[in-house]
Amino acid sequence: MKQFLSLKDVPNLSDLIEEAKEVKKNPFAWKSLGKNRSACLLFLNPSLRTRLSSQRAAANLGLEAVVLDVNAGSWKLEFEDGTVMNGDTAEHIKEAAAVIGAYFDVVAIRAFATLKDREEDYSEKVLSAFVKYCGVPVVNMESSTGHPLQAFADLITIEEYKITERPKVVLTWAPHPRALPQAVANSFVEWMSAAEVDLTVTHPEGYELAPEIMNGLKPEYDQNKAFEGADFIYAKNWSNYNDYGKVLNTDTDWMVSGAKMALTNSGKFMHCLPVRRNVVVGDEVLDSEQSLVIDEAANRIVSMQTVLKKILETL
Ligand code: AN0
Ligand code: CP
Repeated sequence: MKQFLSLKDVPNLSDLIEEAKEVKKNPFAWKSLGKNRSACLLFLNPSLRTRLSSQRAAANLGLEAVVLDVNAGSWKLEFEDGTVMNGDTAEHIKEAAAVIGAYFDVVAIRAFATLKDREEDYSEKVLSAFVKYCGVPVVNMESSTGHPLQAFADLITIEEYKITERPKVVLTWAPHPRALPQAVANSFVEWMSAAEVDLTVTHPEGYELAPEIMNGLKPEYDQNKAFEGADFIYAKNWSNYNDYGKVLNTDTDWMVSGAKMALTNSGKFMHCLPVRRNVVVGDEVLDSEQSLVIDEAANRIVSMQTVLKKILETL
């Protein structure tokens, strides 16, 4: 694997899942693969899981990982070409990315959507600039349109807990006070559409995801109907794609409650975390046996380790 920006970089999804299972069974079997190699983990936004699981994954492969919080400890970056840099940006991405590429064998980046300019976000301006100028393999740790390491960990978790060959998986929109990106939902839809599951997406009218993400899949606007017979409920808020970045609906009825979960086929509850209790999901669900949120977070080590392993094998 030359890079991991999205599902498009995965040549064969079932092979990748098998490889993840091997990695999970035997995490230290490739301890020498990262010898004398190093990865830079660049964060333009906060993180708990991605930051820590990536460092654990690198350690398991004997790969040195260095974390840089771009906004806290580095220069403010300029991404526009031809700018007269007499404002608050101190360094251009052309130099910054090239320097990082000169120091490291792999660069992993977190850069959320701005939620201000849809075209700019969906062009993956920041991620693409790093790919263009750093000259080494890039890993997406949540970009403006996708969070593939999360979707990969979620798929591993579903594989572990499914009790039928082709489980019914439901992605449900849930309320949130702040405007959040579509990245997690986008990747979840992409990965589940390629996996051996039956995917249903439910959200309030007007919250349609990008047509290229849904790829012909029609949303079910009735959340209760969507939950019927579900094996997995995956909750996530996203802000509006059409009226870009806006929070148009705060209907608390969309929260995943115990009563909603009772409509499912003894379904499991999933969320990428961090989650706002009693806004996105009720305590009674999150604290129940049905919740897989810690399993998902634990599998973030597995997804990152599998991706880093595939990349190191090509170096
Ligand atoms: C982020 C998001 O929704 O994209 C990160 C999730 C992994 N969530 C928040 O900002 C709460
Ligand atoms: N799920 C996830 O990516 O969490 P963090 O934002 O804490 O990394």
